[in-house]
Amino acid sequence: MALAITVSLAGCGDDGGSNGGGTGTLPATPALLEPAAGAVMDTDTPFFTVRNALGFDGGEAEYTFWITVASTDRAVEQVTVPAGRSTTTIQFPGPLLRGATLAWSVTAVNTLGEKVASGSTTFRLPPVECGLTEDPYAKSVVGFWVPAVCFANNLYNDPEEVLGPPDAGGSPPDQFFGFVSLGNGGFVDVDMVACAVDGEGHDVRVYQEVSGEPVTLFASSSPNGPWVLVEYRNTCRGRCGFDLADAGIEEARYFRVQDGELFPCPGDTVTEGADIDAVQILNPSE
Ligand SMILES: [Ca+2]
Ligand SMILES: [Ca+2]
Repeated sequence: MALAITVSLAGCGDDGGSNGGGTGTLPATPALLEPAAGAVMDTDTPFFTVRNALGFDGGEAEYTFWITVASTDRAVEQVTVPAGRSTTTIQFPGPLLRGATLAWSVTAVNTLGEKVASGSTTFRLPPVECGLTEDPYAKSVVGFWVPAVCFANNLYNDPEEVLGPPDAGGSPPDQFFGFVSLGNGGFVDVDMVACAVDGEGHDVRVYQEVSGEPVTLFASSSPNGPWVLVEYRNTCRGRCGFDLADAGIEEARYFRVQDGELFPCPGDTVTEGADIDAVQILNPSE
């Protein structure tokens, strides 16, 4: 162990490219093996393999695998595992993101607390599965969460009110209709069936009732995520637009609409949090 550490430090300090000897073939920094640069995968759950760095081999280190949207560096997934022998391989349990060029990289930390990082390279998953419909509004709810204390206090708790064209109206405080109140940081996930694409300007519109309240939007190619941030706390006064270019996503079918008001419950209203009426695709795929 002492010998390996000495070799590692000499290797890192003297030259960044080749190994310092001792254990043979390990490089000074982790080398990305698979997926190769520019690869187009035929699966949503590819294996990722890295050649371990010298001094960061099995029993010596942990590796964190990072997946981001390549053009924006927005987080998609990450996982930390113990180093394997010479190489470290992982597979994320769920799908990664379709509809964007992704980047992957690793960082490793050894038992001394030293850190090394790989470079970064890009890959893609298969195309997004988009349904054939010209209806631009949300079709079904695939996820919903509101903090219990907000849910208990709010009057408007039916997530299906976000489906279809905007239809909210009524009068305060208890005669409203047509929206769901998300409480403090709550969210509703919707399947548009059709896909929104990154075209000119805004690509997705959210209808938000009652007053101007911030809304945060995430996008995905799968009903269970991963959810990638499009815009954080966009103030929504009746309606507001979101641009997939902000996320670096070219195409998305699922959206998570999250309260961005972030006001602790119970507040002094029965419509605490953003009040979501509808979600609309502005730029549909062909
Ligand atoms: Ca756009
Ligand atoms: Ca509605």
